[in-house]
Amino acid sequence: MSSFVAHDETGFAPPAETGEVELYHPKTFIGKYIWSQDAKVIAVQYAITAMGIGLVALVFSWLMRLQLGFPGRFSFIDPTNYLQLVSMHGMIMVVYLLTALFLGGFGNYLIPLMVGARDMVFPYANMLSYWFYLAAVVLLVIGLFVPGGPSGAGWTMYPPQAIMEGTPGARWGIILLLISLIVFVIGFTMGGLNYVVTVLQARTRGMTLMRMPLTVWGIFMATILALLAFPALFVSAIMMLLDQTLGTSFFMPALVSRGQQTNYTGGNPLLFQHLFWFFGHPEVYIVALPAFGIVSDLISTHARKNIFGYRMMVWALLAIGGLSFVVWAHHMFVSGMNPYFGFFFATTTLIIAVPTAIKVYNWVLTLWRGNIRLTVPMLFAIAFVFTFVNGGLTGLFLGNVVVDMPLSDTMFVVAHFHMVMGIAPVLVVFGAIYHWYPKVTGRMLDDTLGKLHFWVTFIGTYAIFYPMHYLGFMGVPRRYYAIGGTNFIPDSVHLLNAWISIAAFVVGAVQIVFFYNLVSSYFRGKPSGGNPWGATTLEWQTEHTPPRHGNFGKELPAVYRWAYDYGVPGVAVDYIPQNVPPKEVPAGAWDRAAQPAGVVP
Ligand code: HEM
Ligand SMILES: [Cu+2]
Repeated sequence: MSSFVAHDETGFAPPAETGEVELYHPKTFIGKYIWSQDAKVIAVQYAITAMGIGLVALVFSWLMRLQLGFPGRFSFIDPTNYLQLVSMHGMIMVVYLLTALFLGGFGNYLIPLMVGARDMVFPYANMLSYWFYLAAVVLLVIGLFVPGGPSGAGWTMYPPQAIMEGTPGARWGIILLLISLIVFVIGFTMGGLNYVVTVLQARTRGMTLMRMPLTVWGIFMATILALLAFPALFVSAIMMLLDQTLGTSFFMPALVSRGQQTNYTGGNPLLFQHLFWFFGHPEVYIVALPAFGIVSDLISTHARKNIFGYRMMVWALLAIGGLSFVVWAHHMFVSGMNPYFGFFFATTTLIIAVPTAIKVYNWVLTLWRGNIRLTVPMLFAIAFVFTFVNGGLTGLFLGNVVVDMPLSDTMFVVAHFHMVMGIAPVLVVFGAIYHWYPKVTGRMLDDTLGKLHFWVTFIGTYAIFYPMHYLGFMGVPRRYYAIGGTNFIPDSVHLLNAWISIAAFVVGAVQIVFFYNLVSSYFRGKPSGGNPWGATTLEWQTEHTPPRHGNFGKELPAVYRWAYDYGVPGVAVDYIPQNVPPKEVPAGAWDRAAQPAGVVP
């Protein structure tokens, strides 16, 4: 493993963590909280912005559910703005909420603290990253109000439809959305380079890669995926923008529109689908891998047990990350592809089940005979495992070409991806917020409100998305404003649609409890102390809570062990933090780090 050892005693001097290099020190309020270069502040900026725009997407889902549950009752929703709601809801949830929150939010807060660095290695670029992200969000919001409204072409934005007259928002809507995405990618790249380089270069003494908490591994791998996948979105956004504004024909074939021959010739719409899904599939894992990492740490901490199969977990993350680049065309089985091509993509897709199953087994085995504490973060973590498995199982259906064909573009797909990449990661976001809020604010979130939030969200999302599978089997198509007047749709479908909508309102409403908890606990929450969960990782060992500028005190912590020394026999507090040297471990305790090589994880 020596090749994994990042630094020896002499050979490292990454700028963000040495005493000699003057850190950027904010002197004014603006320098501290607005144009901040402190990753922790940037993290909070990212998180607040992402949750704010996420709330908009949630409201959009309510409006859609109003129409689907009670068709025709709410006349302000018409077929045009239904499509616009679908598109904006999907795009915001996937990119502007989840990607930004996991990487910009959790990544910024946790990476430097967990690897024992003073900050990200390029703080200035990190600051710019947030402001580009904010600009992207602002552009997106402006796009809601331009003439013609936002794009209604789905979050997938397939051309020719997306930019052809007749589609909602085919001019200014799509233009603003594309520019917003381009700005998002630029902003993300500046942040992403920080996350990767900080993990590779700024780990403290003793923090070998194979001692990093899985949270860091998950975010690190997701960032690498994003750095490789977003360029595909970036170039296709630029090309589509040119097609729309200058009349180039990257994606636009010769077309007749409304009886008129258009000026487009020779472009290839399928090229867009390939580029989009070359980004779009890894995007699922950009959201899932941080969730995998975080959940591993939540489970281990709150079950007071070392994570089962740490190395396997790391290699599974790497395998899933790698494989996620060779499965993209499973989104295109109905595009008329060559059957051999479909066979290839079905096979690679199903192979992902192997490393994924390994992770699930390891979570379950970590829980097995653990000293499980059903704290709110733990409840969310367990709920994630359930929900992810559920969504994963329907993925096996959709990954097979012949099964996918009839299910494609039905509500079954909507149910599948909400389970696997909508609800599952959101459950982790909640768990993570309950877990790290005390470090960010110095106060605990209210436990009773937290449990209420958990149970209503968990049961409620099943009430929403479970019946949706059935709608899909019945042939209810996705992105349809109304399904009335079709005789193959049984009455049960309408009943279920009303039920789903009511559940969606309840789940949405309970999020208000969550936001109330976030705000009120900030002022009135129980003081948490530095390490309320008894966790081993470095962010819980800081001198101050919340950690100050520079994260740690005068000296950076040195690391002697992995992150999972929980339930240690013979220590009073049942865990040993990563920065405790073997000689300080109480006599009589069994210390993994003091065992001969081979026993040491
Ligand atoms: C309780 C919460 C949610 C509800 C009630 C909800 C509801 C809906 C509805 C009704 C649709 C449109 C279905 C159609 O007509 O095709 C939809 C689409 C979608 N949702 Fe959600 N959603 C929720 C949360 C999420 C989350 C957290 C994500 C994050 C990944 C997400 C991602 C998407 C995507 C990507 C689409 C597809 C958009 C498209 O077809 O272009 N949703 N959602
Ligand atoms: Cu995919």
